[in-house]
Amino acid sequence: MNTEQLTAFAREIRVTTLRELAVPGFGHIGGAMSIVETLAVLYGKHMRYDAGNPHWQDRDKLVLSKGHSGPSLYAALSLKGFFPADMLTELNKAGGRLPSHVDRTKTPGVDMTAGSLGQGLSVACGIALGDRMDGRDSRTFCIVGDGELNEGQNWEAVMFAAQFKLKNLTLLVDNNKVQLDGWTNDVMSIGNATGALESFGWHVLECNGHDVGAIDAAITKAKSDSRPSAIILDTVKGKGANFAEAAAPGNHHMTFTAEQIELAIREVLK
Ligand SMILES: Cc1ncc(C[n+]2csc(CCOP(=O)(O)OP(=O)(O)O)c2C)c(N)n1
Repeated sequence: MNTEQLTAFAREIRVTTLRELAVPGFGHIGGAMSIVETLAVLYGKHMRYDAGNPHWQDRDKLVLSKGHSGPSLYAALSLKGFFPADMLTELNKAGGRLPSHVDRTKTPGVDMTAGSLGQGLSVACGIALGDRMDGRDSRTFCIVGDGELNEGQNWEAVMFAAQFKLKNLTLLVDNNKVQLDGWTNDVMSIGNATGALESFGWHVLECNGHDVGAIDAAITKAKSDSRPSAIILDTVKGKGANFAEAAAPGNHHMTFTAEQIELAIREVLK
């Protein structure tokens, strides 16, 4: 996909996510909206996968460590044919295949179960190392939140990835500056995350997380570097859903009306 197509795909993911969330009328809208462009670039251009064979071993893998942001991942997966669109009505339903926190045993295309924050990067390191040991040229992407970086386990994984020279690993930090109960700087600042990652030997890039061209360029650079790479994405929690953006920092998990969703979709499509 070229930049124009990626922009259109991102819009499609955003609208599909909003329609999906409208069914239960509640959900993790904030962190789902902030990763839409990242998902568009991953599934629209950079990731290698076969939607008809989600367990294909040579695929690239995505660990959505901030597992509460499933709604936009589900939208991207369904738009790419991993499962039919009518399954999106199962979001947040007890016993459904689209749980509130991603689960690899329930949803085709989900590569890791998540929900307890801070664990995904460690798993991503294991996947990346395993692929290399088995001679596969697959790449592993891992999306974490800025609030999630408060979890110390991330920093063990950062050291591990550098030590084992996991150049097939790309960390994507959704730096939307908000976590569950407030602004990250008020709860526990992540300081200079770029400097911290660089000090451990990582290749670090920063870009506007809502600019598909910038994300595409950053991932392209990450792929050609000989170190594990991190991309710090400057994002807005709730991006594109006007009522959710306006509610920051109280937009982690919200209830909303069908009318609010319809108005938001109209804004996205303007
Ligand atoms: C280990 C653990 N501690 C606490 C929580 C509760 N929790 C769920 S989401 C969240 C905030 C996450 O913030 P961030 O990573 O910035 O996510 P985003 O803003 O992108 O949604 C917290 C504290 C959890 N899921 N796991």
